[in-house]
Amino acid sequence: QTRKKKIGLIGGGQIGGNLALIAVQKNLGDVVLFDIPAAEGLVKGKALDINQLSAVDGYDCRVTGTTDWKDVAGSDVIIITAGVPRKPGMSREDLLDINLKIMRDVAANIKTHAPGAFVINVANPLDAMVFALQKISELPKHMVVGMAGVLDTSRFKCFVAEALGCSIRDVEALVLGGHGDDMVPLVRHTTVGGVPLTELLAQDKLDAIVKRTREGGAELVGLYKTGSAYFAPASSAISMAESFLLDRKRILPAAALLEGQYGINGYFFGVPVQIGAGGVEKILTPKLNESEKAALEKSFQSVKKTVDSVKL
Ligand code: A3D
Repeated sequence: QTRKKKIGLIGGGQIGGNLALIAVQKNLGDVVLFDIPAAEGLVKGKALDINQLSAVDGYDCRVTGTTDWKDVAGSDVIIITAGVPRKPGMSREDLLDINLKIMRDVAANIKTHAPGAFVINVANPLDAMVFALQKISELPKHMVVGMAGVLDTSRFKCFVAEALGCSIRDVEALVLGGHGDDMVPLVRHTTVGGVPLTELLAQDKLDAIVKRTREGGAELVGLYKTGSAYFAPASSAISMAESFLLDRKRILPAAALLEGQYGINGYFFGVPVQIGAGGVEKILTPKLNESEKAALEKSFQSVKKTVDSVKL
């Protein structure tokens, strides 16, 4: 006897609302959309709106909008988007103080109400927030991850497909490292329909794509002006939740707790992981050349600086 899965979404803002919609459209499970009392109307409204859309398209999962943590209890998966997004001119690190305060509250409530959940954090600064989440919630390390790599990789794939005029489905790529301006798109490992990307695009084009990927978040903030990206971040987090719920065992880049891999110990950092019913089931360590190692080390030093400033 299988029961419907339960998906707890903490934060019902731009990403939260899209997470709820995509989860229902993919029939992943019933959704609880949680936010603070000041946003009660927002989450109740989004829930009602999506439930009415389900009549049109025939979806079987339901959304509940709530401000009560008790409704989140028993969630199989939790996705956290509670937090403030960037405005033009801000770095992700500028969000640390305000979002850490929110994360303290959220992580403590997850510990109390849903300690068995697989928890995906999306709030920024990503690598520091997922670190705080795991320390405060004390959830097992394999049940806590940060979403950033899937989104950064999707941006890279998008720009590659645009440059080549080819289907985005045929671009296989991987972006490693922290969710910041020195993230590491692995150009040398990228293939298009099995053909190495380095054989298809000249170096200056590749460099431009890497730069645009690294600044991909800021490009969206500059366009939206009032906040940051939300459609692609929502889809990216859902792909991770889906791999857990359906035991897909997909290999996805995500911020996972490293314990010696890549020479890093005790920090969450973006690396390829296998996500299945057991949560983070494996951490993969592809062979890197010297310049890739140096780029990854630079990205790690940025993450470390922010994480080390976190007072729990
Ligand atoms: P937004 O639309 O402002 O939604 C955030 C929601 O969080 C609001 O509805 C708030 O009321 C709610 N909230 C605040 N405090 C709490 C709390 N204690 N408990 C529950 N809910 C609370 O933002 P958004 O959805 O656009 O972005 C959310 C976060 O994701 C931000 O921190 C962004 O920086 C981050 N983000 C990360 C990525 C990554 O790739 C990692 C991409 C895009 C955005």
